[in-house]
Amino acid sequence: MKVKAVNGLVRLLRDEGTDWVCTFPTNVFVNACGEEGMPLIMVRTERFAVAVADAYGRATNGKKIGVSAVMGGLNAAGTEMAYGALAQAYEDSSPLLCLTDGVPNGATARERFNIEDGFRGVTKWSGYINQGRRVPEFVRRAYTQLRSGRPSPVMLQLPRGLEDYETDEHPYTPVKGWRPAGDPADVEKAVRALLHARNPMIYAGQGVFFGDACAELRRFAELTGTPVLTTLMGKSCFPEDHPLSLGVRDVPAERWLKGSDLVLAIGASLGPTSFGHEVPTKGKTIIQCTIDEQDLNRATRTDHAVVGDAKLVLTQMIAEAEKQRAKPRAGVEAEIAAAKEEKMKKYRPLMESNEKPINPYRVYAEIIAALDPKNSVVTHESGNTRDQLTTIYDAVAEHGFMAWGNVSTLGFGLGAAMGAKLAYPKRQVVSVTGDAGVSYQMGDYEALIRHCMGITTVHINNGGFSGYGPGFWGGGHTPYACEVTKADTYQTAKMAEALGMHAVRVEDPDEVAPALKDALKENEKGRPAFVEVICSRHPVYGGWVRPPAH
Ligand SMILES: Cc1ncc(C[n+]2csc(CCOP(=O)(O)OP(=O)(O)O)c2C)c(N)n1
Ligand SMILES: [Mg+2]
Repeated sequence: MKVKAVNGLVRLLRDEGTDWVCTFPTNVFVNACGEEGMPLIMVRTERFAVAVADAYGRATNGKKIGVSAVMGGLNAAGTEMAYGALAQAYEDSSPLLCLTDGVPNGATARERFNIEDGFRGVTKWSGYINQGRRVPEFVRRAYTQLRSGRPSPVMLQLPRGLEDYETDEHPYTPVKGWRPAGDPADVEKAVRALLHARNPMIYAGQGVFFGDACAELRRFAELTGTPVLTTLMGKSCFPEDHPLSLGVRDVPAERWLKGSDLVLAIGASLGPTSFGHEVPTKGKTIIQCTIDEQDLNRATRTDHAVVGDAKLVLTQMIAEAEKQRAKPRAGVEAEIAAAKEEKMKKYRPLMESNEKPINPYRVYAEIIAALDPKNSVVTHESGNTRDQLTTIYDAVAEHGFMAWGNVSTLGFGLGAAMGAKLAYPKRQVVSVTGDAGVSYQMGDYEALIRHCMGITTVHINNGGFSGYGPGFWGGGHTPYACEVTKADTYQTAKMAEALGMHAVRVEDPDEVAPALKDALKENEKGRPAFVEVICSRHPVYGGWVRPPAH
């Protein structure tokens, strides 16, 4: 059967399991989606279109690949605006497909901005489809990249005016994706080292999600009685109410990072980031299990490695640990419980605070109390909401908390929330943002309303950028770059209400809980809600372990 090139592409996307294409607002793909019955999610900025696709891939462990489409060709405004979102997905190793119009065949190499050159640094692979009949070849290649190896964004350009192609002559089979298992000798050595260590720990990252290996991680940790710390992006890959959980940061995490004699990293790059620990190596054995050999000996010395997919490697490790007659380590759970209590002694009073303006920890405590822990997703923004929530929020369900940001791009929280809601329509979804994040998000709230996204946004309104207070960046820097309009003038709940969201402003700590309850009730009807909370600046949270300065 003859098919238009772009329509053929949309059909192949459907074969690959695409549920929708997230776009703003027009490009060659939009018409084809309409003609082929592919649902479109039209949002209000390209950056958000890509972020939603990105978050959908994260929330589904890459089983679903989010697809976004932005305006390109000779007027590549949309593509250029999407750059930041692709850069973040690339930095965070998240798979998504970004489609854009290619420069028409007759004009290639005459443009000033070249899309392929421009995006080479933030995509794993990018292709320009120059013949209709090559559509299946390019889609096959794109999904091979998306479903194998290190997850990362892929871009496809398709220009207008390509010839139709004959589908019978160019048939298509969806790409399964391929995963390597570990070298059995490396697995044997890793397990032996762990079982003979004095006080080992597991350092679990986002690769556990993309390997769909949460159950295997838990089994291995329990079988050997090994404590588990998760990275920021790995948060919720191991239940944080589990007696072996060290959480992400503060006392338990720091104590084991500093005191353990062996660190087994799984699905973690151990690369440098401002938003993660730097695993100390002195006097420790570092074992790294990763799918990408580029991670080995990159920022951290690797003493031993198992290169492979997290699920396959953990399955091998479980079998190997059983063979080596592993027994759960005694006493470790009591030590973790004591460390957790030490941490919570610092935060419990803040979570129970009756101060006005409201202490942000009180807001987080009320969010925890309002949500069904097994059936919800909470996400954060760049700034204190990230640092504080990832310190005290115990995520008990897989993706019960979506933490993000090896580079922490303000505004992504809303994309994370919408991607999560699309992946888990029945879960409660709460997105917590500060003042800077809310400005990035505002333009896309309309899309939440139109698409009936039952998401609650909580704005911690503290009239400025808490982490950027006097002296933080040096004397000459402040106060110019941390103060924003005060809450008596700047009223974001009014803005949200005017847009059509359910909205409420809260100034009294005892009003937070009822406001959240109402918001979640509105969400059940598919209406987005906005809760503005007038808070104090309280830049206190768990740190990241760093080596001593030289
Ligand atoms: C795109 C982008 N630009 C700049 C930054 C740096 N940055 C991180 S947090 C922040 C301000 C956060 O302030 P606010 O949103 O008010 O949160 P608070 O810490 O006060 O709760 C800035 C500018 C960033 N993360 N992303
Ligand atoms: Mg603020």
